[in-house]
Amino acid sequence: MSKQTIAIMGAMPEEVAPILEAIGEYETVEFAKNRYYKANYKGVDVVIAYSKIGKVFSTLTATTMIEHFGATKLLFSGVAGAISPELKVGDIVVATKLSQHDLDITAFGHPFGYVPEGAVYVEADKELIECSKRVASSMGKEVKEGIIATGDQFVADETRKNWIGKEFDAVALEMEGGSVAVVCDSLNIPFFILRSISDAADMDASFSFDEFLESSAIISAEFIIKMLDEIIG
Ligand code: OS5
Repeated sequence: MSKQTIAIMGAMPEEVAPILEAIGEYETVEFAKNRYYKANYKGVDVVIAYSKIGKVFSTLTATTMIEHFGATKLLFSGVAGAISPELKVGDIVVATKLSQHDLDITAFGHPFGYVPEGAVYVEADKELIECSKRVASSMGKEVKEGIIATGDQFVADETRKNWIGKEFDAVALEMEGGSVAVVCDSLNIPFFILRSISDAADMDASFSFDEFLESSAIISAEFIIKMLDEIIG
């Protein structure tokens, strides 16, 4: 088998800091106005970065990790706003599919989230989802699987959240997964998006986010490190 390089990305420094801490030693490489952290973890090459917030920066980072750093698999670790009332702060969500809730050419008769030659949903890698189930059971953790909706918008509004939930059948929302999914799907790279809940995307969302960003990011990162261990074998 040819050599693998596993990419681990987040959007914010807080999402990636616990990953870097677990990895321990790494080299910092600057590329395209961002920093990428290269390491050898238990004999496997890894590249880690936070993209900065939103679809454009996360597209740039995912593409760079694949095309410049040679990533053969991509794992995303971070936080999300809950749509499903079952999801509470600190709960873990595994994306089965991702969509872009702010993509709108409905004026031409297309559904929300669709552009010609694209698709409303992009599916995450099934083997990585299976791997996450093994990890969850080894940790004795419950993990919710479901659709995650992405948009360039911090949602802090019950009406908007409920619309996204209904229109896309989504259980959680965030600002990067959908674009990372499009990149990985287009370049044929298996990907996995994990999020731990930081807020309920309602009027209190910004306060909840500020309070729980760090703790929820750690919950997500710990799970991703266990996934890395399982993938490496
Ligand atoms: O990356 C963004 C999406 N993340 C998931 C998320 C989310 N997305 C949409 N709606 C919600 N309700 C969500 N809940 C969780 C989180 C992140 C949200 S945007 C947060 C911006 C906070 C911030 N702004 N300035 N700083 C932090 C400080 C700063 C200053 C300079 C450089 C870097 C940070």
